[in-house]
Parts: sequence; structure tokens; C-alpha cells
Amino acid sequence: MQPNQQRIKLAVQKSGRLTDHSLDLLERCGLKFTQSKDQLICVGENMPIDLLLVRDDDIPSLVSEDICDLGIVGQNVIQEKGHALRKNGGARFDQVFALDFGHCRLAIAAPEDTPFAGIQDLQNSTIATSYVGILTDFLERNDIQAQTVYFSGAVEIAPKLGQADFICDLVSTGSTLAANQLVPVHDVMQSEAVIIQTREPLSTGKQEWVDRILQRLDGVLQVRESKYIMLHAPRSALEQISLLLPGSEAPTVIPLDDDRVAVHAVCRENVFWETLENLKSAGASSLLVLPVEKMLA
Ligand code: PRT
Ligand code: ZN
Repeated sequence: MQPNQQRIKLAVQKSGRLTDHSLDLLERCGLKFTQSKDQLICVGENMPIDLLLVRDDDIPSLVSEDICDLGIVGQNVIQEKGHALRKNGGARFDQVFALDFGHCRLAIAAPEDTPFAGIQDLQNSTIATSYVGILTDFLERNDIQAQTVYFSGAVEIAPKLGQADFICDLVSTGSTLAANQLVPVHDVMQSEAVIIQTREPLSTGKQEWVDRILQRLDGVLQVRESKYIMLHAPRSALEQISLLLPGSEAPTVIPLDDDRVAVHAVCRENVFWETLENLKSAGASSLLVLPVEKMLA
């Protein structure tokens, strides 16, 4: 095993909505971990990468302060913590790419019977939130004078308790709002999980591993919706069939005899029954669609 300072530290949420997705994604990249007894560190068995299991709120600072090299966290947390980090010279990390999970939006919601014509109706109101930083920036940007009240959780009960006129909270399905007779009236931001990287230069050895893991992550994300499609077709229908293949670049064409060819293609979008029916109508036969497990460009 490599000495500690040569090992990459990646911060992941210890227990919450991002945990399973994050670990699943890393396992798909070929990383194998042993979880330590105190469950704060997962040691990478087959690569010099260790996971630090922490609260999601701590991840931006851990990466900004170069305690971790990489982190997986929601953009909502990055933006909220970024507001606080601005006072200390700003966050010193970059968002590398979005990971297509943990989708949600930070929305302002009102009790069902509150008339709401637009954000000017927030003027002189009281808004309960756990996202004081993002909300303050939003109100300033829109020239709205409103009072923010910090709630660390259960924000949705604030209007019923008479503590606020509106709330500003994360929404995914909307069922929490509905259960509390609240309706979303304005979206402040959209969010999903992203991977972040420290701005501190890494040693060459570490940088090579970071590049490798980022490339694998990108590969895993690209193949999520991808399918490998195989079919036979008359040579004369080749052009029309190529146009029908969803999100495919250059298909591989293999001659079968003078008139017929086999076509193999990676489609970067899901292949629906309608697409197969259209391909069949265009002359294709022996259609086979397979999931793609790994791809390296
Ligand atoms: O303990 P720790 O601090 O690590 O976790 P946490 O409790 O702060 O966060 P957690 O695990 O709840 O969420 C982690 C991240 O998941 C968030 O920072 C977001 O990036 C993302 N995410 C996606 C969500 C939601 N969807 C979500 N729906 N985070 C929270 N919620 C909550 C929301 O606050 C509200 O209470 O779910 C409720 C609304 O859900 P719906 O489906 O009823 O609309
Ligand atoms: Zn948190």
C-alpha cells in the first residue's frame, strides 16, 4: 500500500440520500473498499484511494482546505457553504462534473391559501429556511426586503407554528410540501450531486490517479442510458436505418452477402420499442439490444 500522503482522499456523505448512489458509482468504477470499524474511513483495496465518510455539510470545507482531494456533494450544499466561505477568501475547489443523482430544487413555498402573483409578494415577509446564505443572496439579487428565520430541520412546519409566511426548502417529489398544505411558488435553484476537486496542485502520482478515476466516472455516466444495438438490414436501407439509431455516431457495418449487412452501433440514448418498430419498418431484422457496461473513449 502507498504511504498515506500519496493516497487520494475522497469525501462522501456518511449516511444520507447521497451515500448509496455515491458508493454504487465508485464501485462501478472498479474501486473496492474495506470499511473500518469506526466507519469514518473506507480504505481502497485495489487503488490508492480512501473514502472519508462525513456529513455532507462538511464536504465543501474539507476539499477547500485540502484535507480531501475530491468530494461528492449536492450543489445546494456547495452554494450554501460557498456563501460562508466567501468571507474567508472563497471556496478553493472546482466542480468537475455533475453525477446525475440527488436531483432536487430549492424552492419557496407558501400555505395553499396564500395569494401569490410573483416574487414581489415576498416583500416584507418572513421566510423560514435551512439555506439562509442562498436565500439571502436570492433576496438581495431581486431587491426584496424580507426576514429570514433559520430552521435546522422540519422547515415545513414553520408557517403552521406562526413562525414564517413562507418557507424555502429542498423539494424532490413535492409530497412533503403537499402533506403540510404548502405549494411551491418559486424555484430558487436546481441541484444535483457533483464531484469537486481541490485547487491545490497534486503530486504527479496522485494527479494520475485522480485523472483515472474521473475518466472512469465519466465512462460510467456515459453508459447509463447507452445501449448496444445489432441488426441485419438490406444494404439499400442503410442510410435510413442509420438516421433512426438514437444518439449513435458511426455504426459498424459488416457485409453479410451482396445485398445484406449487419449493423452494430452504440446508442447513447435509451432504445424504445417504437425505435425498434421503426427500424423494422425500414427493413431491419434480427434486432438485438444489449446494455453497455463499460465504455472508454
Ligand atoms: O447528515 P447529513 O448532514 O450528511 O445529511 P442531511 O440530512 O443534511 O442531508 P440528506 O441526506 O437529507 O440530503 C443530502 C442531499 O440530498 C441534499 O443536500 C440534496 O443535495 C439531496 N436531496 C435530493 C435532498 C432531497 N432530494 C430532498 N428531498 N435533500 C433533502 N430532501 C428533503 C427536503 O429537505 C424535504 O425535507 O426531503 C424533503 C422533501 O422531499 P419530497 O420528496 O417530499 O419533495
Ligand atoms: Zn447535511
